[in-house]
Amino acid sequence: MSEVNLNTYAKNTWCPGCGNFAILNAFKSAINELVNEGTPLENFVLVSGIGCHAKIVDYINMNSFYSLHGRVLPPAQAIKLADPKLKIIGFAGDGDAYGEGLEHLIFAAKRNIDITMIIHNNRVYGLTTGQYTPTSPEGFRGRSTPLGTKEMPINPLELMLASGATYLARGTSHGIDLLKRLFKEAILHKGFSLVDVLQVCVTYYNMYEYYDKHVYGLIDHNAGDFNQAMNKIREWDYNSEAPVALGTMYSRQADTFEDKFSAQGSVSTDKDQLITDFLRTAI
Ligand SMILES: Cc1ncc(C[n+]2csc(CCOP(=O)(O)OP(=O)(O)O)c2C)c(N)n1
Ligand code: SF4
Ligand SMILES: [Mg+2]
Repeated sequence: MSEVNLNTYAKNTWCPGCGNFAILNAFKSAINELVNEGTPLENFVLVSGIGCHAKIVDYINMNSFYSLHGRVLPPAQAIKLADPKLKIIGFAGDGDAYGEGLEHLIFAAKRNIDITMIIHNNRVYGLTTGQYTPTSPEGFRGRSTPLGTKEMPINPLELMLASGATYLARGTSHGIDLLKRLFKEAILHKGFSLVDVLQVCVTYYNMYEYYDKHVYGLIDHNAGDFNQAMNKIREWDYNSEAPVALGTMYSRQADTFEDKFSAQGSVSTDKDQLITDFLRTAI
């Protein structure tokens, strides 16, 4: 296998020990394999939000677009529709994707648009120094909640499954081999895919010990079965001491959003018309 050099000159400013390093390394390794297996490097486009996670696009030498907080999916979907042969990968934080950008996530899953989302779910606002997010557990003590949150977290995979996502997986920043496999699977999946990475923020919410104690890899799980996937996803609610399953939770084939435009004859023949059609359905 020939090594594709994806390094950049940007100085890495993540805290030493941050789980983002595992995501970065696993992702570069997955891209290296995909390129060696025949996908041209220039066919990938990365889109990021705003947060510690988002800096990842500075550290990978690939086509990329640095968007706004909570707004990874609008440009990602526009790029996909403008050129459906491109493989779009969005990087977002839990605050970014499950908070301010949540409605975009639900609608992208509902449309089954062929985009991969990698969520750096550290369950805290890292960049803005430790406020709670939609996946922080009840009682989480952070900068904005010194007495502990009074809200239950959401289970993002449950929400995504209910919204129509066709590929869902969970990994952690302590398992690079699994992450690489899940990233490759998600990118190769045709349709909306999301990998929820339990990425540890060593500075504001260090969960390494907790995850090491609670995680296990899925075996004998039928990822094609909606009910089995829902039960497995609900086993841990991001709040309890229940076991935390890792691996491919759900995967099924279905027509994508862009396939449906193609069937009506608009995809890639008239890009302006395509974007107008998309905006009509999206607004
Ligand atoms: C539209 C908008 N809203 C809010 C902010 C402030 N802001 C920047 S990063 C951030 C939180 C980042 O948390 P998360 O998405 O979980 O990423 P992390 O830093 O944990 O990787 C917030 C609230 C912003 N820059 N823009
Ligand atoms: S604040 Fe947390 S998420 Fe951000 S770089 Fe440091 S350890 Fe990583
Ligand atoms: Mg976060």
